[in-house]
Amino acid sequence: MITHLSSLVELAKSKPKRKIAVAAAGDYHVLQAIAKASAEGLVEPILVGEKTAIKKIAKEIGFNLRKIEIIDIDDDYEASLEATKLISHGKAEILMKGLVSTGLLLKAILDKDFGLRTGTLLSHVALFETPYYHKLLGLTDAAMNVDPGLEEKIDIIKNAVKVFHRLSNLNPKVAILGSVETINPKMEATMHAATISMMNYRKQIKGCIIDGPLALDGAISKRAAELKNITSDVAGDADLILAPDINGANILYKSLNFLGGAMSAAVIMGAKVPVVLTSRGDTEKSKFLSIALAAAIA
Ligand code: COD
Repeated sequence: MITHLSSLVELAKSKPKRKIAVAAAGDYHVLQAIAKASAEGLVEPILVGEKTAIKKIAKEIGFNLRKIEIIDIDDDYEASLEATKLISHGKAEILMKGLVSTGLLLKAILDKDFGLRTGTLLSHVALFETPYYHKLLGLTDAAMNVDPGLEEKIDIIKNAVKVFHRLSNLNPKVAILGSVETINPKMEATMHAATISMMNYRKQIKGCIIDGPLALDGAISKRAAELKNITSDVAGDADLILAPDINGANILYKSLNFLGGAMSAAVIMGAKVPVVLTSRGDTEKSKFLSIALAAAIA
């Protein structure tokens, strides 16, 4: 089981080197992360995008492109489509978003001829390492699904649980967040949490232990759980947090990184291959670790 994000790098190195197709690759920070991941032998990049822009940035950051394949396409959507085609034709095993909107990349991923659909929802999974928690903490979905309903939340959990399984945590503890531990029909998140927990208890959702609703303190602090008299296998020891919606998840994501001294790695799950979709505010290290995560689970 992985306890530190740096272990993702070792894990990725222990696997066959994966090819990563970067859609609209002319992005300074994305190319920085790709250059590092390539230099460390984690991935072999194929850069799809405007060649002049890619070459200009590469020169600035000292990224030697001599052995790197570049497919010269100016249009962002066409570049995204070409990158997904590389994957559907078996020429690459990871997709990475460059300077293109999430919506356009999603459109390419969902393309009916060349896309990477699997029939399940695509969702974002982040892993955090922070000095204030005793293990890695997963969070979903901070970047893709805006206001998931019950069925979508189930898919989002399944996608995130898959990440834990691939990192050898075969029964992760999942906390479904609310702002209270009791079920309140006026708070939909608590109703969803109760239903999903019962579905897990009745083995309709397997491969994890789910409990909720739990407020954040009860999910991650044993002391808070004891003070609140919560009896739960998950409380105080969650591996993964399902947030009620993108707002809550994104605020938690940014609080952990900007106020909580955390480092993170994240991927989109649910497509045929992991998709690296980092946000502009993520550090270069976080982008690099996200590539390592994708390579480790691809
Ligand atoms: N998984 C699979 N298919 C999806 C998903 C998903 N998560 N979301 C939409 N689809 C499919 C729909 O079923 C439909 O077939 C097609 O995609 C278009 O659906 P729309 O019209 O809802 O798609 P868009 O382009 O309007 O919205 C998709 C986004 C991902 C762009 C949208 O959900 C969004 O804006 N998400 C938040 C992105 C964001 O701002 N993140 C901020 C933090 S980085």
